[in-house]
Amino acid sequence: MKHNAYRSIIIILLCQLLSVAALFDAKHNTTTTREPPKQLESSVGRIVGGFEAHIHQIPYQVSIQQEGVHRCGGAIYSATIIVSAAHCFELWDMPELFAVRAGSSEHERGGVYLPVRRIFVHAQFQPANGVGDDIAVVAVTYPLPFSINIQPIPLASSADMSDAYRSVYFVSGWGSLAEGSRLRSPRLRFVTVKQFEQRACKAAYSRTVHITEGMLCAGALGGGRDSCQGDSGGPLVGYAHGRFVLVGVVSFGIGCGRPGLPGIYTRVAEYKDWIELAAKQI
Ligand code: 4AZ
Repeated sequence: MKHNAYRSIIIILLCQLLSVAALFDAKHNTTTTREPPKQLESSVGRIVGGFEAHIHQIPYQVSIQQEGVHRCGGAIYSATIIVSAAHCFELWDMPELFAVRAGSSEHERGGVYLPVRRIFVHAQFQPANGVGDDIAVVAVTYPLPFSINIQPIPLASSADMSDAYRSVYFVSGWGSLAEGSRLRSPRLRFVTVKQFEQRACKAAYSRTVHITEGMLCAGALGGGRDSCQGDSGGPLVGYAHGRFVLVGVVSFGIGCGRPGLPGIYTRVAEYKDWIELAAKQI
């Protein structure tokens, strides 16, 4: 009996001690804080304000690897052809350095890993400027084994671009979690972005970049949702005429997720003929 009374008193004292400690914590904002740590907080504005995805949700996404390291994203056009950005392939004449990982949510492991056979970079792409005609087609050595995790995506046509749903897209990749960071996301992420009117895009970049008809801008008006370094070459996808289509290829931009500075994408519909021809010739 006496024993039990002591035990109750000790338990009550312990509870009081714990609640005092919790109060102290809350007041002094020490270890148990509900606010995200600074690093997470500043990740608003990277792929960029997005969410983690499983590859079966984005089965046309691939990682293009240079010497075994994730370099860029890409989109599956057919069993042997990937569409990506020209600026990913400074070493386009050394395809043996490149490989494609498909069918995995992680760029470092899983899925299939196929060597690249040949790289076709748009003839007008000027690496010195790094902008304009930023498109490439890559052939892999063996056909991709299509599955729930590995699927092609059709190219957007001009007609698709005038569809009512055209203005909301999503972009995906393993790119930076912070502007200026060299760290890549180990797992695939995606974010929705809105197309900017061409006029608004030209105005936004008037001081720095000449925005051409071959480019498309997308982002969020207030910033905070964008592609970033390492997402380059990856897919910008829209829903048109009842199916998903490849609308853009991640190309460049100033910073990531900055207000008023949307991401710049290669406008796939403008290069549809070029891609189809390159895919046949490669
Ligand atoms: C890059 O450096 C890059 N915010 C890609 C996309 C964007 C900016 C930079 C768009 O590869």
